[in-house]
Amino acid sequence: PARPARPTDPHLIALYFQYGRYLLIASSRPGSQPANLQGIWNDRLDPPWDSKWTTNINTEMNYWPAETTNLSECTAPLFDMLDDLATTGRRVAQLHYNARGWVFHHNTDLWRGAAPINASSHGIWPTGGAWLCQHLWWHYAFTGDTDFLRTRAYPILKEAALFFVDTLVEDKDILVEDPATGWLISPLSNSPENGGLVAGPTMDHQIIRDLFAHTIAASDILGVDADLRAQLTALRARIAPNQIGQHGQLQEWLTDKDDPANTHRHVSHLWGVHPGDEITEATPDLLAAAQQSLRFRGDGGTGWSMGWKINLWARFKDGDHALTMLNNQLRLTGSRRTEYDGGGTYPNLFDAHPPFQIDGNFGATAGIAEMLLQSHTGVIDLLPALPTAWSQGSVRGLCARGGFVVAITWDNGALTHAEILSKLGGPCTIRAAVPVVVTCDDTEIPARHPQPDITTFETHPGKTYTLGTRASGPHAGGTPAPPKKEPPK
Ligand code: FUC
Repeated sequence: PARPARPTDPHLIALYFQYGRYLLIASSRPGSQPANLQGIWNDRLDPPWDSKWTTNINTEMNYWPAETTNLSECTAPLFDMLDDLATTGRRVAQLHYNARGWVFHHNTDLWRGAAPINASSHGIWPTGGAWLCQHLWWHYAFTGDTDFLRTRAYPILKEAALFFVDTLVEDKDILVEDPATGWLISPLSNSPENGGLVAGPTMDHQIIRDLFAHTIAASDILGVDADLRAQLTALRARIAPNQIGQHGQLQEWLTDKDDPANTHRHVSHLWGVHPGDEITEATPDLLAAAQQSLRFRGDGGTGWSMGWKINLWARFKDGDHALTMLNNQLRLTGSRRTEYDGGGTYPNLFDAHPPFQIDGNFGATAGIAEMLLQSHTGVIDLLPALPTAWSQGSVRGLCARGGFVVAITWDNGALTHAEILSKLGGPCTIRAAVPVVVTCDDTEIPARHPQPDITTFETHPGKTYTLGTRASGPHAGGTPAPPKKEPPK
């Protein structure tokens, strides 16, 4: 059970945020290995979980802050590893599944093994590679780098998708106890480390839909593989959908068997909320069900589990609950034993699973960014999950999809000023709780307001756009205040 944590000094949170960025800069440089379970700070010959790359949450979480906190180049080692895994994984796809494409399972090391591993309760899980592919798409979405999309990302996305074209099956071909629905399911897998070997865990379907969506979008942008695009579009629509169960929860499995008392550290079925983006305010029933599931799971867990929950509560736009999770994660611990509850932080600010595992640092850093800025729905959401306790503050240098770099200042819990640098010159759509006026080079520019909280305007590459509130903007005769330079308070 979660121990209540004291509200944490906002300066500690600002420090913890920058520390997370420092850890990624230090442990994931172009040409190095990607950040593993302990980053480069493993001090043991026999480290916990072999200091590997575990991919049913950990490696991906390490890279959650990369794009959003302006460390895009730190992704290079991850993509180099993906090149390797697509090579070994192609052989695994052929030998183990008689399938095209490539597949990668639960963990790997310097030798880039991609086969099922360890035990059936977690090692037979074919979506590790597909999950990593999300990062290839994010890199494109944040940078707009079409060369990267063509030469690095698309070949890997396409081959990852082909594996699932060949291995998804209709439920009636595999399930005995369920009425056949005709849905396509992932036939042999698990909902990471919870519930054992099953057919059709919800998380697999969310990840595969995400992979197919990005492969479809990439092929469209690049103008290639129209037939495959049509095939993926048709298959994607037949994949088992998210389902709401008897407790109002988002079902973790095809059958409605979730236990509301289960506080397992993995929250895999909530992948579609974060890091995925298929469950949003546009799907309010699913969003509410996902929230119910997260309430059942509780506010405790390992370091990384709490790190994930910060991001999830931020996506639920509940800043106060996100801060509760952040405070829980910042609980001081001295435990170095392997424990699956009671996670926290060591005195040097390293994350405690326990034992030391660096993913929680990165998950929390990403979560803080997610509380202040989100862009996964095509809208740049300013201060989407600001906790009451952070009534005043500022942040700069956060990144949004579409090549935007954002600075925000707020007071009394509300936006007062923002600056948006447009690197690519695409249209910009922002959501802010208060109406804004947009200026560029000291001149107000035309903006549309399709909804009261939405503002859309055109941009030019390299230009910075200033967003002031009506009270502080040019119409009020006031000059918008420049953003302060401190990290979030
Ligand atoms: C996953 C998690 C464990 C641990 C390990 C390294 O298997 O379920 O909690 O973080 O990776």
